[in-house]
This record gives sequence, C-alpha cells and structure tokens, in this order.
Amino acid sequence: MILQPIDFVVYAWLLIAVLSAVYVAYDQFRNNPEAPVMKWGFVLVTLYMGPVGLLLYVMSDKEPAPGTHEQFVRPLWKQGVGSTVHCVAGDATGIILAAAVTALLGFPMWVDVIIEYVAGFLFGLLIFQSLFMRETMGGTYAQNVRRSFIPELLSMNCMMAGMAPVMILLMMSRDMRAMWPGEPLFWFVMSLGVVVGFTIAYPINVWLVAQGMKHGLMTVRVQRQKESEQDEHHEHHEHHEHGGAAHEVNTAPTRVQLATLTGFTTLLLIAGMFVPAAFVNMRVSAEEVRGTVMPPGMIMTPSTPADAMRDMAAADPRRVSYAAPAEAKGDVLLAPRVEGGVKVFDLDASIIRWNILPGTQVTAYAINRQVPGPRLEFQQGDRVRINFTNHLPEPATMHWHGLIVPNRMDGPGNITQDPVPPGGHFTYEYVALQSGTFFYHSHTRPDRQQALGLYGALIIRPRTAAAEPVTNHEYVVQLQEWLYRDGLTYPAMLMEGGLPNYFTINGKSYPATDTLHMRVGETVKFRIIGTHNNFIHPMHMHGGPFTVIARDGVPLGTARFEADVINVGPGQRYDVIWPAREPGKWLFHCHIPHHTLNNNVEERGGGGLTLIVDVAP
Ligand SMILES: [Cu+2]
Repeated sequence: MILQPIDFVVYAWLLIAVLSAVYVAYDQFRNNPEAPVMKWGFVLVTLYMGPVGLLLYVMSDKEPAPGTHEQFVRPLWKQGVGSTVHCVAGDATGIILAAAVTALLGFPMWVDVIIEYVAGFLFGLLIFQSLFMRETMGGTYAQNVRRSFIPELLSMNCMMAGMAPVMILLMMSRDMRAMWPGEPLFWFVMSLGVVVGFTIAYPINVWLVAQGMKHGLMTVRVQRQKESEQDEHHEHHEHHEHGGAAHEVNTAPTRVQLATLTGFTTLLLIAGMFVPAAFVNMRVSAEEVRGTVMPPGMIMTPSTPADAMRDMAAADPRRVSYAAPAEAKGDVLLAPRVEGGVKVFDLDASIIRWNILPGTQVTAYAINRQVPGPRLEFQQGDRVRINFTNHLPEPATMHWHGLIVPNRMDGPGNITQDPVPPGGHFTYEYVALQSGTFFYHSHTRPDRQQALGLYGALIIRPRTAAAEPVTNHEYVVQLQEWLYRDGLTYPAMLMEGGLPNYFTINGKSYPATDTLHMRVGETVKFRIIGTHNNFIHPMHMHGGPFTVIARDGVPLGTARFEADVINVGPGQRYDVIWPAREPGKWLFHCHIPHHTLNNNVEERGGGGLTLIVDVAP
C-alpha cells in the first residue's frame, strides 16, 4: 500500500533489485566463466544493491566476448570490485539477517547494531571467506579462518562504518516504517546501507588485493577453469593470478601498516555505529515504534522517547475498517433503546476514512463510523447507559465533559478506570442531573485520540421545557483541527510539526460545511462546542450580534449579553441566539483567518471554520 510518496521509489527500487538479481543469476550461471562462490556473491550483492550491483557485474565481471574473461577481469580496480563483492555478500547477509531478527526480538537500536556487526563479521569470516573459499585457497578450514581474519576485519569494519549510519539515521527518521522488517521501506534502507557500505569498503579491498592478502578472490577459479579448458598448466595460472597486483608496489604489508589500518578502520566503525546517537534516540526498539510515520517538522532528538513518537504518529491508513461515503455526515442523532427505563446507547470506536472535503480524506478515529460521533440527546433526570466498544489499535476511554457523574463513570484512563483495551468493552451508567450543551470525548491520550476524531455532542434537555428559550432553528457547532499531509493524518497539536492545516465544523471544512436556511425575523440557536484540542477560536457572526444565553451548559440568566465574537477555547461551550435581520448570505466563521483556509488555500471565498447562513426575505 502506498502511504507516502517515497513508497513509489521503494517499490520501484525493490522490483529493479529483484529483476537485476535474476538477470545476474541467469547470466552468471549460464554464460559467465566465474567461480561459483563469486557467482553467488554477485547475485546476492545485486539483490542487495539493485541497479548498482548490476552495473558492477556488467562493468567488471561479465565476460564481454568468449575467451576474454581472464583479460577483462585483470585490472586491479575490477579485482577490488570482486574482493568487495565477496566481502559484502557475506557481511551484508549477516547484517541484514541480524537486523531482521533483532527487530523482532525488541532490542534497542544500539544493541541491534552491535549484534549486526558481530553477525556480519562472523558470517563473512566463517562462511563466505573460510568455508566457501576453501577450494580456491586450499588448506584447512582453521587455516583459512586465521588467514582471512585480518582482511575480513578491515573490510567488515569499513562495510559497517558505511552501513550503520545509513541504517540508523534513516530507520530513526520520521518514517519509522523503516525500522520494521515487515515493511518494504526496511529493505530499501538496508539496500541503501549496503551501497554505502560497499563504497567505504572498496578502497581497502583494492589495497588488500594489491598486497596479495585477498588475492584470487574472484578470478582464480575462473582462470583455473578457463585454463583447464585450454589445457594450460597450473604454473601459468599462478603467474596470472598475481598479474593484477604486479602493477602495484608489491611488498608484503608491514605490521605497522596493518596495525594502523586496523586502528583506523575500527575508529571508522565506532564513529559509524555511535556518532548517530548524537542525533537520534538509539534506545528505541523497532517493536516500540513499528509502522509509525512522524509528521514532517516534528522535533526528534536523542531524548525523544518512543511514547512521544507513537503519540504524534499518523493514524495508520492500513487499519481503516470503513470508508465513509463522501457525502456522509457526522453528529447524527442516535436514538436510544429503552431497557427497564434506562436509555441505552452503543458507542463503537474504530478507524475510518472520512471526507472533510470532497477530495480530502482523513484517516480518523471515529465513533459509530462518523466524525463527530453521534449526537446523544436525553432529558434531565434520565438514567443512561452507554456501552463503549473499542476497535482502535490502542486503549481508549470515554469522558462525559461537564457532567456530574459517579467518579468511576467519569472516564479518565488510568485514573478512574483501566483504559479499555483494543477489542474491549466498558459500560458507563449515570443519571443526567444537569441540562444544557455538553460533549463526550476520549480521555485516554486525548491529545491524540480526540485530535483524530473521538468526540461527539451531548445535549440534555431541561426537565421543564420552559427553562429553555424557544428558537425557530437549532444548530450544533463542533470545532476541530486536523493535520493532514500527503495522505496521512496526524493528531494536530501545538508542537513543532503538529500544527493543524485543516479545520472543520461538524467534521467538514467549508465549502463542505452545512448551509443554514432561515427567513428574516426567524432565530437560530447555535450550540457551539470546543471539541477541538488546541486553539481558542474567536467565532464571529456577520449581520449583527447574537445573544449569549449559556456558557458551559449553565444558563446565564440575567447575565446574558450581546456580542458578535465569542472566544471558544478547548472544552468550552456557548449557546447563542442570533436573529436573522437582513436577507442574504451571512457568514459564521472563526476570526483567525488561517483557520478559514484549507491547507492555506481559499475555496469559494473561505475554508475551514466557515459556514453560511442563507436568509430568505
Ligand atoms: Cu480559529
């Protein structure tokens, strides 16, 4: 599934890598007079490095014309390629296998890289160098292990010095799908890491070949095969084998050279493995952040914990269980069942796809498949029971904002109750003592869950109808802020990278918001609810003032007042009555102009927190 623009590159790269490896395998085993170990080396390296592997194979090893392989592979740079291919095939296989396994085991990143280094080194030394090369190099397995130790150490140090920072920095970047072997992005990052590791390991391999320490890696068997085909003598082969190195200063490496190289490459290795710790939190494990994508611009430092990352991560579109039709509306009145005099409501939280505009689909945490959740209406004095079912991938609870309820029914997760786990249920039951405009919302990680859509209106009618002013129309206004970029929806929050770019009234941005129709002389009561999480929205009415009659569900009585702007902070409610005085289209909108745009784009004269009241004469 394409979640991010980079995914096109990832899939294309992985496809090219597989096709390239298939071609190299076919050509190596069908046409190329190469040693079997090197045939496999090139196939693996091409699988890991994709088009780069193919390029190396064609330019350095693929016989251009029959009988020319000996000549073709003789230059030192090609011998160096062969030596590096051989090294990388073993080391990278060990590193990648270890990376996949350690991710599943849940170790922190810093432990992962150490295990990866050890696995890569051992895999390269014990299997690729000593075991597979025994035929070529002669001698016992133990002799080969001893002989290969220093060359393998130098080469592996360089390989990991290049591969580790690429893996660490890209895995721990904002798209942490790269941490998890189940994600294609993981394999793409591994691939890039191998390319960089190869590049860093190449010079030392050229030197090792020139010094005769890794001689015969890729051409010996070829030449031996070729020469035996041509009935040439083995002595000739020995001479030929050193041909590549003959152009170089062919003195045996000194102890000082080897010691200095060992020291230098070890320094490179340590830098590659641990300098990234200055930039990212290497104590995080893949398991803790699997599949998460962070919002662009989020500040992530070495001290950012995994919990903070999960909190700000995008809602996962792959967990969407329902795609609401574009014209679907939220805040639909939910009729209760009456069981033994109790009004019973069922609320079910799940992840859905929701249109805030015709072409803009957010991934929302929704209740009963709508944003906002269904409107609950009951009467003062009613006993209500609310069955909450959690189909989200994280624990959740419901809170009845502003209501006087028994404490254990109040909903704050980990305070008055255990959060309802994924797939779990909880039943809330209480008597409505108050009346007025209230709302419900998640009270477990509300910064995330409410921001992603877990809220809905709660309207309680007074016991005596006379207690509430009568108007011709009534309209509930629920405000919300969204952060939606490149197809992913992040919980909007006042944090770097978390600022919202879309704003909705009842789950829709203007021009998709409702238009209210009235006649001159009629009145409308707006029940404005601060269901949003961050800003204070100064909601402004055109066409003359409204009368504020209640705040936070409490009637203002004689303290009611007239205004044309009311600041609606998170959690606040205002009931206002507006009389239609003049015909025409009158705006009701937030007075922070950025909040009346859709991702800073104006559509049909506005956007976001805007709705039109169309007054007929
Ligand atoms: Cu606003």
